[in-house]
Amino acid sequence: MAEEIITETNRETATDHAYGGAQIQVLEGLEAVRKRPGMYIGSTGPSGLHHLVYEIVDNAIDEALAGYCTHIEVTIKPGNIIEVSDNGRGIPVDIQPKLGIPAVTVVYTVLHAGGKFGGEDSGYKVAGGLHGVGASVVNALSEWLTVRVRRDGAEYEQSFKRGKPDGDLKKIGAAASTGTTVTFKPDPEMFKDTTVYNFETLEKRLREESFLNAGVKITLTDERELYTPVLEDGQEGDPCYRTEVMCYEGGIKSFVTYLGEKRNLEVLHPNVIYLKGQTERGMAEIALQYNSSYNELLLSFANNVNTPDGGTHEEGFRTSLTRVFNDYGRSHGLLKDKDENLSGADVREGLICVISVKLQEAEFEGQTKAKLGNTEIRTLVSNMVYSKLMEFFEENPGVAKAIFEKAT
Ligand code: 28F
Repeated sequence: MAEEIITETNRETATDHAYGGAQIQVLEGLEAVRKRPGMYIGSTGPSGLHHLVYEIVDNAIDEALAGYCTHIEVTIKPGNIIEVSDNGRGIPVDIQPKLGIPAVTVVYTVLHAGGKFGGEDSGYKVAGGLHGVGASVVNALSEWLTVRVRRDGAEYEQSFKRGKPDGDLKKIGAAASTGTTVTFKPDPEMFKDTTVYNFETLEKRLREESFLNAGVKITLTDERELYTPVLEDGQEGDPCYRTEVMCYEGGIKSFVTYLGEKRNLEVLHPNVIYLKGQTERGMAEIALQYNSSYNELLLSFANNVNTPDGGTHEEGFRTSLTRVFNDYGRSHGLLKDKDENLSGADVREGLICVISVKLQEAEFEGQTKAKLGNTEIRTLVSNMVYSKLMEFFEENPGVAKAIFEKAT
């Protein structure tokens, strides 16, 4: 079949100025990223290398959050080549009037292009990872990258070398389904320490993503080597690739169950407690469950980005958790007049908790940007936890009693 070059005719309609402008913007962007990669992906060590995958997956997650994508497949191919594929609508291929090049080319070459940075009318309600620097950064840091789009019954393809187009977007055939597939090889000139991917590192973050985005199916497959499974009867099975399928309809409730089961913990109440609140400033979801251990395990996220150093969402939660225990305890005779108030540490013993907040403009603080700074979120979470957890205890006195006996 003859290859159809779809940009050629359209390009004539774009002014020379617009096209020249796009070219300059692309080259300047590329140069900036390759000059200071750390500014865009944190580091060029293993963390930055893995970050490339999360950036591409985040775009597919955004498409899932928009309601059009249910399955994301991530494959580590021989040579540590990464392929990410989704069954969304496919990145638009029509010519962007402003730059005179296809939208998909803009997404992969212009710094900060795409829905994430498109503001309120970008078509996406909740911005993805605020660390999201986008597909163009991954492209700039790849020795080569190919994007394939299935859309309107056709399949399109464009390839890049170190971020520069290696030819125009081409129609390469027919397509029965829709979606986007991106294949890339991280540039060893940029990732000088290592270009080797770690399965467990990718698995941990992708599982988090699947918990934080309830119902989205993410599969991770390692095609670098075959292994021979040992079956239940001790016989060897057929050689296969290591693969993990991650899909949780229960969202962060499933996350809490998973964390407890992984540690073999004995729960104090069978059902995970789930609290949710929303204001015009943002939304917060919290899942928690108590177990018979004395350890506290609290994970927090803002716009699906982990905040290991906590921040305002955690502060709001901790303050109100302590207040609920003391107020409920006093009013229901679980704390006597002579008893002292329970401390924060008392009420967090044996707690597993996942906090997830989504907000318009998250501010990440500190050296490693691992702490949420938005003050309005403290109030949102604090008010929500106080009213919703109090209500839960009122309606489930048996659960309240079981947890109280442990805290006192
Ligand atoms: C393997 C990685 O990147 N998937 C994506 C879409 C879908 C749309 C989109 C993406 C429109 C013009 C910015 C489709 N139809 N997977 C992905 N799927 N981006 S990324 O739009 C991006 C904006 O430029 C999409 C209608 N609207 C949006």
